[in-house]
Amino acid sequence: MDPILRPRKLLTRRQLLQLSGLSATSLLMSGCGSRLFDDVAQKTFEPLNQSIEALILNPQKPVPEFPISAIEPKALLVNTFNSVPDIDPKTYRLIIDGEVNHPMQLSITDIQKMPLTSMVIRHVCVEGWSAIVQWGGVRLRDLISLALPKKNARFVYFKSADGYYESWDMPSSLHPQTLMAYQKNGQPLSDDNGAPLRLASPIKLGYKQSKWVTRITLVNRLTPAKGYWEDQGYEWYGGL
Ligand SMILES: Nc1nc2c(c(=O)[nH]1)N[C@H]1C(S)=C(S)[C@@H](COP(=O)(O)O)O[C@H]1N2
Ligand SMILES: [Mo]
Repeated sequence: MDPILRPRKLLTRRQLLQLSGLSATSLLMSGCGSRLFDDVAQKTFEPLNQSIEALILNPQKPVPEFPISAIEPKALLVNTFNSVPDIDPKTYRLIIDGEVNHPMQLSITDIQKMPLTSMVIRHVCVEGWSAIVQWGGVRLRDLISLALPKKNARFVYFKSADGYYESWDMPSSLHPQTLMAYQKNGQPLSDDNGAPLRLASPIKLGYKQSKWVTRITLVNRLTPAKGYWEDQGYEWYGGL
């Protein structure tokens, strides 16, 4: 097996409970499940961030999606501050580093072996247009989990091949509908829409959704450089 894709060390809640000798019902009956669970988690995962662990084990509520019939194939405009970068998908590697115990470099083939999530959501650009789009890709939370995030990781930086950069808060990054997408409307992502890999999420504005992502870096603090548009006055959180 590819050494990068060795089985994740993070355990599911059920495995964790099994390990600890507790059942889900005994946790529920104790009436203080979360604290008991925290105690167990603390012992089992010393190096992991408790809040990251909690977010990974208890995914946030998904945003309602649109039916396939609602897709607006022509409405997604291409928005790029620079020219479309030339990326060879064969040599492309996604780097995941920073505050992680297991830094990784993944090829597109590695990424496509991971579970595929598809969603139909609305993309909203602050320049006054929006489009209902279907995105297919891997959950960012799965990539972050594989890299074994450290206790102090609180933000995520995204570096793009065209010089674009972005930063996100950890809860939004771990949201179950925040994807690193490689498909658009059922087709492989086109170059101008961010191939081979881009962010796609129904909880953030268009400018937060970096295209041509080459590097994902977990950090404890944001630097003065927060994002390409943010550094020119756009709001950092950029929520929808
Ligand atoms: N790397 C990179 N990502 C980017 C941008 C960019 O210029 N470079 N523009 C952003 C903006 S403002 C929007 S609205 C969306 C547009 O995505 P699209 O071109 O696929 O419609 O990409 C976002 N991600
Ligand atoms: Mo945008």
